[in-house]
Amino acid sequence: MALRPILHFPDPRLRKKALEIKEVDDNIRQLADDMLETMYEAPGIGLAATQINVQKRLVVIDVSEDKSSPLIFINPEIVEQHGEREHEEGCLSVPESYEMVTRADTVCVRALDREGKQFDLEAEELLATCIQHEIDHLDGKLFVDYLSNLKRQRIKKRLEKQLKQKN
Ligand code: GNR
Ligand code: NI
Repeated sequence: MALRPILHFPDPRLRKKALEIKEVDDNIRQLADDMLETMYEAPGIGLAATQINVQKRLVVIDVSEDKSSPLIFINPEIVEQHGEREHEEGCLSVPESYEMVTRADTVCVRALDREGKQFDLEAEELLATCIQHEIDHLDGKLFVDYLSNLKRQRIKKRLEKQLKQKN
C-alpha cells in the first residue's frame, strides 16, 4: 500500500483525458488499493486516478459514515440519468473551495469491478453526485468548470498564491 500525492488545480495534468483499462490485473488492483488509502487519508469520499497523475479510467468512492464501504469503478460510464439537483461540492484537487453545482439527481453507472466483472449500480444523493464528479475528472473536467469565470479565477489565484508560498 502507498499514499500518492494529489495534484491541485490549476495543474494542467488534471486536464488530461484518462484511457480505458484494457485488462483488470494485479497492477490495477494495487493502484485501486493505493487510491483508497490516499482517499481515506486525505480524507475524501472519492478519488479519480487523474488526481494522482495516472491516466487510467479508475475511480474509488466511499460515501459511508464509517468508511466501511469502499467502491471501485473501472471504466465507469453513466448509462442512465434522471432529474436535476443542486449539491455543495468540494474537491481534493481544489482545496478549501465549496460551491453549489447542478448535476443529474439519480444515475445508473456501469463499470467493471476489481475482478473485471461488469456491474450496474443505481445511485442517488451524495453517491450520484460523487460518481458524476469523479467521471468528470477522468475526462479532464473539474467542478470549478461549472462556476462563473470570476469565481474560477478567484480560486485559481488563491491556489497559485498558496503554491508560491510553499515553494
Ligand atoms: O471528498 C470529496 N467530497 C465531495 C463532496 C461533494 C461532492 C463531491 C465530492 S468528491 C471529493 C473528493 C474528490 O475530490 N474527488 O474527486
Ligand atoms: Ni474531485
